[in-house]
Amino acid sequence: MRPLRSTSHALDLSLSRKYAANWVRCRKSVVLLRAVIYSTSPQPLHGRGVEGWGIPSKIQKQANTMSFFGKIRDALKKTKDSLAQKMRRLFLKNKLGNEFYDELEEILISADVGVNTAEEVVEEVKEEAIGNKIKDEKFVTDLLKDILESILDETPVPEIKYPCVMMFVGVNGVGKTTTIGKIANWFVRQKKSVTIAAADTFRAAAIDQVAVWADRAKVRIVKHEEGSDPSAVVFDAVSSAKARGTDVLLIDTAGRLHVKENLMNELKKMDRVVEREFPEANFYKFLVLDATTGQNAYAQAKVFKEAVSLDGIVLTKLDGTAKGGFVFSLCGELHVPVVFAGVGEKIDDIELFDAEQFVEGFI
Ligand SMILES: Nc1nc2c(ncn2[C@@H]2O[C@H](COP(=O)(O)OP(=O)(O)OP(=O)(O)O)[C@@H](O)[C@H]2O)c(=O)[nH]1
Ligand SMILES: [Mg+2]
Repeated sequence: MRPLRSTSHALDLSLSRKYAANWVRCRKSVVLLRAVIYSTSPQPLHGRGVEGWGIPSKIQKQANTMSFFGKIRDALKKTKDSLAQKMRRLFLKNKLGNEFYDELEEILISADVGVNTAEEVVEEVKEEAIGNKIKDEKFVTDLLKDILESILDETPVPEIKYPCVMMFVGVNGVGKTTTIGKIANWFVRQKKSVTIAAADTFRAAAIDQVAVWADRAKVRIVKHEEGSDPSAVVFDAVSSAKARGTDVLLIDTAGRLHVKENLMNELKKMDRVVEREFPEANFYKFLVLDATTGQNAYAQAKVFKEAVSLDGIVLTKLDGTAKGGFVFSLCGELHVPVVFAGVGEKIDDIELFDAEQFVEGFI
């Protein structure tokens, strides 16, 4: 069984039922206390794996919840509304028994939490609830949130160090190029120098499209002609980034080639060029996934993970889905963290992924 996120939670859960209702308030105090500790600590958030991302401290995050993370919450509204309605119905018609837990599992599966993950999560909720004689609706929901959040916390966002290279991979149309434009802008806002490598040479339109984004974000772009070798673009971009002392090099890649195997080989080749030519850079490979495709995105992640070692995931189009639940199977089963979430088509429509906010928005 997965341990609860902190000993204080485990301790809280062993309290009597009378204490159970208070635990919710108590949990909030623990979060607040942690926030104060984090914000006054001279150290960055060690163990949370968020160094270097320019993430505000926990206390700032709480103060900024409405603006900074509001977009993820808004984006998840469809998922939350549909889940909340089902949960309300479930609590109304069912006492906490086997039937209740079976239905809870179905509800999670309907939000695209994978079957295995849903089964594990519900089993854990059940064990904790029965073991601690918990019958309170709010308490069970909180327990569920806690367990879901712990799944996301288990795969922390990688620490980022400069100079760095970020290569974005994914099938066609998931939002790679758009994401690169948004992320370029995101780094520029943090006063980092950025270069984009237009390594999707499969279509002329792809090169033009990423050039438009580079222009919008006001960053440099290295590009070749349509049909040229993507690895040659990467080679040139790396040389240029090194010569100029660029902080961040973002590599756009093709989402489709005539044969899937070609695509994978091409990605591996670009991967080798970066490793060989820029060993001093921190190299991150991010898979871009379209959240509206739900469990299908999970299947894509499995394929790409075999070709290149993935450091993280960018989840796009979170604004258009009611099936955000597959994030839990991504993290829980593939152990790849979600780093960014795309929540619209505009340049600012990107947020750093935050487990706590995601779960709050989800259920
Ligand atoms: N609503 C919404 N649309 C998005 C988001 N991210 C990308 N899109 C849209 O998705 C479509 C495809 O985006 P691209 O960036 O071209 O996707 P790609 O992965 O580069 O596609 P290929 O180059 O064909 O492989 C565009 O219409 C984008 O505007 C998002 O977070 N939300
Ligand atoms: Mg593209």
